[in-house]
Amino acid sequence: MSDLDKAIAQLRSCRPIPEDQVRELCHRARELLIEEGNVVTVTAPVTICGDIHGQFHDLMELFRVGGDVPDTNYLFMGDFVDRGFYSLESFLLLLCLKVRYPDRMTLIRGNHESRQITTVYGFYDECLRKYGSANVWRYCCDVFDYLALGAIVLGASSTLSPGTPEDDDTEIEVCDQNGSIISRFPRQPAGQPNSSQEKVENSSKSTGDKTGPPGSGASGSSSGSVGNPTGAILCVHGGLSPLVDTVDKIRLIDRKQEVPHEGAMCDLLWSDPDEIDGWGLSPRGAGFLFGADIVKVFNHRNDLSLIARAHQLVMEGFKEMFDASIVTVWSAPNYCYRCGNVAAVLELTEDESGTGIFQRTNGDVGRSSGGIVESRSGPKNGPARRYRVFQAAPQDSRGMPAKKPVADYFL
Ligand SMILES: [Mn+2]
Repeated sequence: MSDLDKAIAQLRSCRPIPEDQVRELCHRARELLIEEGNVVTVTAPVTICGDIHGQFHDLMELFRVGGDVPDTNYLFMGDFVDRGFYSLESFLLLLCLKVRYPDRMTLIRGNHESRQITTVYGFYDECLRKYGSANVWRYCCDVFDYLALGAIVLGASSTLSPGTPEDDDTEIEVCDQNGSIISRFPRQPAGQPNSSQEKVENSSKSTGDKTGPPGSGASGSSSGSVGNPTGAILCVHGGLSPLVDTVDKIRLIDRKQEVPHEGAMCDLLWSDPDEIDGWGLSPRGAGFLFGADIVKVFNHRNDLSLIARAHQLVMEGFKEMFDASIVTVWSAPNYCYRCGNVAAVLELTEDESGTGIFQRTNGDVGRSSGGIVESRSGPKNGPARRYRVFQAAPQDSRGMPAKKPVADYFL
C-alpha cells in the first residue's frame, strides 16, 4: 500500500494525517493543479457536487450514495471547508483522491477557499486546534490559490438510460439515497410549452401534487429554447460576472492568487442567480445578482445547455431556474447540523448514441465540427439529469458522542 493509499485510508476514518504528510500532499496537489487551465474540461459521465463545508460524515454518505472514487467520476464545485467540524479531513481527503486519481476527481474553487474567509468561518481555527500551529492552514491556502475556477462538461447524454434512447424520454429523474426513483419527468416535445407539468411516474411516496420535481421551481422540463440544447455544461461555484461574456474570458484570468474583493474572479465565486432583469447588487457584499436574461444570453453565446453552480443552500438539495438554464446543487445535508435540508448530487450520463447528434461541445472544442446544432431534429434537448437526493449521515456513523442523556432526577 502506497503512502498515499495509507493517507486516504486514515482520512476516510476521519483521522488527520501528520503535518509533514500534509505538506507533501499539498505540494503534489499544487504541481497537478498548476497544469490545469482556469476552466477544466471534463467528459461525462460525471457526478456534480455542491458545497460540503467540512461535513465529513455527510461527504462519506455522498460517496455511498453517488458511488466511490474512482468508480464514479466526480466534480466538486467548491466550498469544501468552513462551518462544519471536519473541514480539514474533508478537504485533505478530496485532495488525496485528486492526487491519487487525477482524472476521476475535479475540484474547483469556492469563495470559502480563501485565506480571509477561512480565518473567520472556522477552517483556520480548526487547523490551529488540530495541529497547534497555522502551518497546515497555510499549506492548504496555497493549494486553494491553484484550484480551477470552473469546468466544462462535454459529452453528456440527452437520455438517462444508455442504449435505449428511443424508449427513454426522461429528462429529469430524482432518486433517494437508496437509489429508489422518487419522480421522473418526461422531456417535452420541442416547441411545446410545458403546461401540463405531469409526472409520468411516481413510484414511491406519492405526494399527489402536480408540480415539478423538488427544487425545479415547479417546472418539470426545460421547455423553450435556451442556449444551445446540445451545448456543454459550465460548472462554477457562484455564477456569472458582468466582466465575463464568454468562457474564453474566464480562461484569461490570472487565478493563482487569493480571491480578490472584486472583479471577474471574485464574481465567479460569489454571484447568485435571482428573479431580476439584468444585473443587481448582491446582499453578500461581493459578486452580483444576475437574472434569467443574463443566463440565457450567456448560454447561447457560449454554446452551453446548462450552468451548474453551488453556493446557495437549497432545502430540496437542488433547484433549477430560468427554464432549466441554470441549476443550484447543494451537497451539505442538514447544513451546519441544524438547517434541516436534504442534499443532492447531479449525475450526467455519457452519450453513447454514437450518432454525434447529441454530442455536447462548446466553442473551444468542436464548434468547428459544425452541423451538430443543425442536424438536431426531434424533441430531445438539454442534458438528461439524475438528481440523487440524500440526508445527513446517521448519528451513529459520526463517531461523536450523542448528546448526553437528560438527567433523570426529575422523573
Ligand atoms: Mn459559497
